[in-house]
Amino acid sequence: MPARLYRVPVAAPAGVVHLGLGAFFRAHGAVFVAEAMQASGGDWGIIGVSLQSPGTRDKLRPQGWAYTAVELGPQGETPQVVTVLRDVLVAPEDPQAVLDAMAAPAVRIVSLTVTEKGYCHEPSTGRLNPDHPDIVHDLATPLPKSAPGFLVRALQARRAAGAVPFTVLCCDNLPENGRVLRGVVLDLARLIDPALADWIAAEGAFPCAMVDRIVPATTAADLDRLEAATGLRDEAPVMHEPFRQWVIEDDFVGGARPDLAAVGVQLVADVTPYEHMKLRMLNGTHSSLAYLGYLAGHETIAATVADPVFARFARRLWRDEIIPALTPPPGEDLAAYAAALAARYANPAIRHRTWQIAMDGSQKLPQRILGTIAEGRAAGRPVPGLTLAVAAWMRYASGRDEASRAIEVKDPLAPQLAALWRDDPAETVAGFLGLSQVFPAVLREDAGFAAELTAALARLVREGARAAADA
Ligand code: CS2
Repeated sequence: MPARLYRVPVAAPAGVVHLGLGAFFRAHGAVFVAEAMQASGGDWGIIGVSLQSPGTRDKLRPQGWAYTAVELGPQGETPQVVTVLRDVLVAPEDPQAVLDAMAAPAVRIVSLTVTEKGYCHEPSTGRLNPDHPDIVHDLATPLPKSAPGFLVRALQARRAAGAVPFTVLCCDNLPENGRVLRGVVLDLARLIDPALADWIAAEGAFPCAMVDRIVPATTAADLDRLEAATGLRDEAPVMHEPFRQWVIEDDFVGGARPDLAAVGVQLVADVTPYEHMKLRMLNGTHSSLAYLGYLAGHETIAATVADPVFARFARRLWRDEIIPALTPPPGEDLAAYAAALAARYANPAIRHRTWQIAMDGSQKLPQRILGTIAEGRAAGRPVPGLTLAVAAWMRYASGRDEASRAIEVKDPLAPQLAALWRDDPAETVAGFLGLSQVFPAVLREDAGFAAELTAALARLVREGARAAADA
């Protein structure tokens, strides 16, 4: 039996509670916070919260909450043990313990990676969906289930105790993520107690942030390889690419935050240009390649872009359709950013499955692809590649691949999407364009877009994804 990775848990108080303790945060935000504490000190240890299952907690507890973050470079793997976690709570087991942790005065930041669907909002409008089952639950009882519910109830407890609010730091790939989350929290707070909503609006802070690091799901083979390399068994390592970027609007309650600037985090006045660049250039092409690549039989993004047809397709998307709609952030060269993305995608050490990225398309498409399409069409600029990507999403969501094999579609709207598929592409397109929670009104009412999407879908069905992308 190999020795197990083990650290004596650190007893110092936590300064951060993180909701949604998935691999991405453990490979990105947690590493930055750990390094900021090493650089400049401060009690910024993190209490992680799993909103769904106990799996991560159960694996990390015997390790004293330590885990390995493994950098997957083209030249080899570099492990780093991360010891910034102080505890892990499982919300469904004990929601009150989560609220108590969030209400502790030492906690000054609550960060979140709960995925797009975790905000219980309408992706096309960014507003709270009051009919979401978890929100209905959270309005009826003080022990919440949803991330917005935890934020509102914990802020309510802080207000009652006369404490300042915590800064809410959204780390999900939503457009204007801080502002959207602020709106969702205020919508929910107002339904519970309008005075609470006013207090949060006046005293709270919800900085927008752009986060970036490619973190494929950890596999059993990764665990064994790491053990062979280090001689220690870690049941919950995370795997990540060398690149990382975090751009945060410098708006924290009382200015309280770790010294993130010391470790390369960009603290700026306006995140929007960075966020548009990243969501549209990275996530937009990631999703496009995920649907088309999956349909063409490619398991990973690296395999997809190793096919010259798809490498060319991605380059055309950047050059002709995405970059022309963007304002570059200060000091960024978008053509160089695109070239760097192409190299990141091609990294063969990153086995990022097309299936993983294809998940939750109904929540991802608006900010990744549909905004660029709408702006391109308004400016009279053709967007055939992104239109084909939307058609590929529709085909994927039908639940059948090009050989009629079943696809395991993961999406909160999965059954609804599958039911929209028809033999006639025009009818399929008409059905999908009826999804007001996905498509903005300008595209739903754009007959030219419907016609082009229909032609793209017909071509995709007739010729297959690879030939359709090889225009
Ligand atoms: C990916 C992202 O799974 C996905 O949808 O596009 O997780 C992507 O890898 C990250 O945003 C990179 O920063």
